[in-house]
Amino acid sequence: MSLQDFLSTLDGLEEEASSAFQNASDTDSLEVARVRYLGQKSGALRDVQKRMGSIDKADRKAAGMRLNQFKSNVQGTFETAKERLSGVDSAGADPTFDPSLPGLRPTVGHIHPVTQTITHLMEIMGRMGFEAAEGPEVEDPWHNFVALNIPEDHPARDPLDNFYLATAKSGSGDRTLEGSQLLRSQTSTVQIRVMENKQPPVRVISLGRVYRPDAPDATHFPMFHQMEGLLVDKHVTMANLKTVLRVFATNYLGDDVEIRFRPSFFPFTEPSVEVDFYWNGAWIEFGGAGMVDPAVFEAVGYDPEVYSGFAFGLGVERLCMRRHGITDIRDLYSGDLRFLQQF
Ligand code: FA5
Repeated sequence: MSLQDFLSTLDGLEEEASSAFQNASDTDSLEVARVRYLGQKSGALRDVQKRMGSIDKADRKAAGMRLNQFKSNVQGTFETAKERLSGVDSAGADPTFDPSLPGLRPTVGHIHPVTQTITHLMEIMGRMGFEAAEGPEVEDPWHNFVALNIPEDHPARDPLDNFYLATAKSGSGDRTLEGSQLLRSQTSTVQIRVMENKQPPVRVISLGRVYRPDAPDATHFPMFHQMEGLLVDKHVTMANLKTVLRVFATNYLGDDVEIRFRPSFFPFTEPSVEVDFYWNGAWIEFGGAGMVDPAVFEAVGYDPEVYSGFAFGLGVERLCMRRHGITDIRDLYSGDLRFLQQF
């Protein structure tokens, strides 16, 4: 056999074997093709190898080289087909994986509307020079009541109106641990913590969770957030309080917001007011405010003859609801994605 014939036989065979392997639709037909082309006993490769003997000695080297190349090419095509049909492709995916299908878009979460509100409120108050302050959610009676001028026998300390912790009792005489600890019922606790640690002037806001055993309804939830504001300096007046709250309200809700103060009572402010905003044809209470009571200044060691100040505490959920037209506070904590994804 001439070298030329040998080479062209191999070319044809390589093409034939490769396409047989590539077109095999399952492992059985691939095995049939393997036996036909690469089989040791009767395969086409074996026949070709036998013919090597009839080639001129001088051409045998070239024929041998081509034969080796043929073997490795055809073996390679076979291995690829085998991997494909066993479902293990080069990406290691299972046979049900179709890399040509369009991918699934990852779901991007939303920042909770209350968290968005907190960020917004901090930004507005920050522009008015208020710094953020924090306090613990598990409080002692000193910070939640006593220093805020709420004495032992005050109804606000009733166990039915507070979440007292069953485990925390102390007879140590340490005023911060008198009686039971509780989940704070108002962020006014932070006023005390700030004033205990800093001399005037003070200008802080504190945004955080508070807890009350209130029955849930459209405007009440047992866990909610408050924004506490405190400003202490010389010559602070009620006019400053009104201005700050008005500027805040117009920034947060828009120029057309209507705001109203109603006379009220809080043990830690004198005089005290209830702050209402007009919403959906009605006045809704958004918080309380007033001039810091001298008894509070005395509890933290400020001289009430020198300093005066105002404080306010607004319900964050109600602010959030007012801005977004949410009519039921329970929607905010339902965990319903259809609701949350709107924000
Ligand atoms: C207070 O908590 C006072 N600490 C506010 C204050 C601070 C007055 C500083 C003076 C000086 P009040 O209990 O009214 O006040 O609550 C304030 C606001 O929290 C309410 O107006 C309301 O917007 C919101 N709030 C009260 N209870 C709930 C509740 N269960 N669910 C949702 N929001 C509530």
